[in-house]
Amino acid sequence: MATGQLFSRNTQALFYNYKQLPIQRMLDFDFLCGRETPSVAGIINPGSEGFQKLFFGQEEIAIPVHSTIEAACAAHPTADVFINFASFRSAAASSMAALKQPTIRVVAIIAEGVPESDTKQLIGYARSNNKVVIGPATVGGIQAGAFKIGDTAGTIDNIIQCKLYRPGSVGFVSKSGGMSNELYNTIARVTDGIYEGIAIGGDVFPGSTLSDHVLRFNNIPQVKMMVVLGELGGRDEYSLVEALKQGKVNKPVVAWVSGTCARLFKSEVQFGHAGAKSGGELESAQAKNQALRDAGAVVPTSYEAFETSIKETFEKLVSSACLELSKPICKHVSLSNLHNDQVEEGNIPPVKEVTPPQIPEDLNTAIKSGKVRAPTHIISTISDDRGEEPCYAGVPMSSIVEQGYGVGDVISLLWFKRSLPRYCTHFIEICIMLCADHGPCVSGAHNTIVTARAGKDLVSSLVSGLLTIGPRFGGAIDDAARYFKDAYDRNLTPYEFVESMKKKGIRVPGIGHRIKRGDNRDKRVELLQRFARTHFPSVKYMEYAVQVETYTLSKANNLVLNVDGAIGSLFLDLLAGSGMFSKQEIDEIVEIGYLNGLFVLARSIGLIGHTFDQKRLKQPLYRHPWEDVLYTK
Ligand code: Q5B
Repeated sequence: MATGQLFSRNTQALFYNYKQLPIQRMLDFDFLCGRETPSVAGIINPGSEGFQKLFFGQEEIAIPVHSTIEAACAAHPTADVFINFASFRSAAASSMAALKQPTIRVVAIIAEGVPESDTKQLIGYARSNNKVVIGPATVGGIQAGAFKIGDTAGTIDNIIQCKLYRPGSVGFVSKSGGMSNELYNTIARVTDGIYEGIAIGGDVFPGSTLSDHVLRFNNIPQVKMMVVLGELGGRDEYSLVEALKQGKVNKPVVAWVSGTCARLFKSEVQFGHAGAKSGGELESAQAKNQALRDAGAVVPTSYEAFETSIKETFEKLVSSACLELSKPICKHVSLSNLHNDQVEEGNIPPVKEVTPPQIPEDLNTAIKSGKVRAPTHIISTISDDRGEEPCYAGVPMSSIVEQGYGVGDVISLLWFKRSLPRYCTHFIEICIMLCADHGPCVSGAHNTIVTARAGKDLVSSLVSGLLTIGPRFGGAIDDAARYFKDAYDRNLTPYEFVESMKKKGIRVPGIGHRIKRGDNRDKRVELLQRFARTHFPSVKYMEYAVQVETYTLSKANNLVLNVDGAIGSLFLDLLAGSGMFSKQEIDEIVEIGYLNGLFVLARSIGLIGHTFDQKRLKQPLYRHPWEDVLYTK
């Protein structure tokens, strides 16, 4: 493993898999430390590219998103830390891919459950290429005041409490990420704080070991003492014992191996981590604590006494008197064999305390806690998906399904915000069914067919057909309702109505058809009228429309009441006769123009069908024949 500093205030990382919270926590930490550049240079989100907006202090920044590790490394050649938030299934492959990138120096693997054989390969590759792996199954690590991996040290409040926004003098390494939070706090209370903290992870084969990091800390001048938290299981602590015995560590080490309680159990117990089970006496917490003690580490008698041991060791380092006396701090380490720089300093210079800047609170958090209020930008009254199940106009999905609601009921909830009587919703469903299609030759279907044959997708083909719906084709329902209502409510005779329209040069909406005639009536109109005459309490608007038709038919045989006119007039009867709408509401519905929606919705069914039909038939690009065009000047 490489020796010395792993990180600095300029270290930048690539973050694998987009995880908003840990990335934001890294950026908040950067801001707290007064870093000038964000510690996350880029995000790798397999299969997608672009930018992710995140906060750097109060400002929003756009962090580039890359679809591959290779692309990210090429785009950010100075980012040398790879923080891997992949699942245990893909963590090994992505970590290996990252290690193979020449720009990547450190890989932190967060996932738990990475197969041990894969981890061994990663370790082998990293060792032979002088790279560092932290994890798997780790929260990561932190260099106080400089760089933080993902969720290490938890919330900003905790980081501030543990003074991790500025460097102290203690190098800390533990197996457990959870316990590292605890120790950051303890160390902050009884020393001048953390210089660097690493959680190596609780797997049987960690990418880097406790002793790897202790030996590295030993080479960092700013680190004056080390705190180690091991745990039962495995032999990692014995490498540290060897290093201590061989005098490779010349700074005080305060250590504790947790899991002494394992002896209270009759059989072998697997603790939280994969590696935390005592295989035999040698791997027990007691044996490892004793071995560390014998090798010269300061080892307390219990976890409770750990804090005092850390405190005393630190205070000895600070005390000049102690330095003068060159009093041994632990068996194999006396201050006289500390690094020259330390001996010359004579003590740990007091850390200059700084007040970290305040991280602006996220709006959502502030709103939740009731500290601020913010105006909304959208108002919605028809549906709500925030609860346990979505609701349409207050009716939960489960009721819609369990009580046998149909499409007509759903339309009545979402368009009219109320449950209409069954005959009304049945009428709506009949409208939808009757208007779903009218063959391939009508404007909408023609456009859709041409578009589909031009190789366009479903939505384009559908939309190109829908765009033809308007005053002449299918979109005359609203105007039919407006004009019929106005004429009927003003007691105009059909003659007065039609002639007044003619004077204004307006065709009567809902009247006339390209192929339907007085002697070849539109069956759909007949069906709608029959239903309404049977079920509606009143059909006064429809009867008026029929009288208008009688008059227009006397003028020309094609001026029949068409499907738009039938729906327009009958919907007026539905609104007025159901007793569910006030006069004002009816006027509003007619004025806003709800009713073309019925044709749009219905015809979408047919247009989608035409798209599929053309695609299924593998129809080639449509070209209109020259013979069918009149070329003239
Ligand atoms: N004349 C529908 O016209 C059509 C008149 C009129 C007074 C009228 C025309 C019209 C109003 C809009 C309307 C919905 C363009 C139709 C639909 C869905 C569909 C479609 C499908 C489906 C047809 C001949 C003579 C002229 C005109 C006069 C025509 N309409 N006078 N009021 N409403 N209607 N649209 O056949 O004296 O010779 O100059 O605009 O309700 O779209 O199946 O195809 O499900 O897909 O082209 O059913 O009626 O007649 O333009 O040659 O006019 O009649 O002024 O008089 P045509 P034109 P003049 S349902």
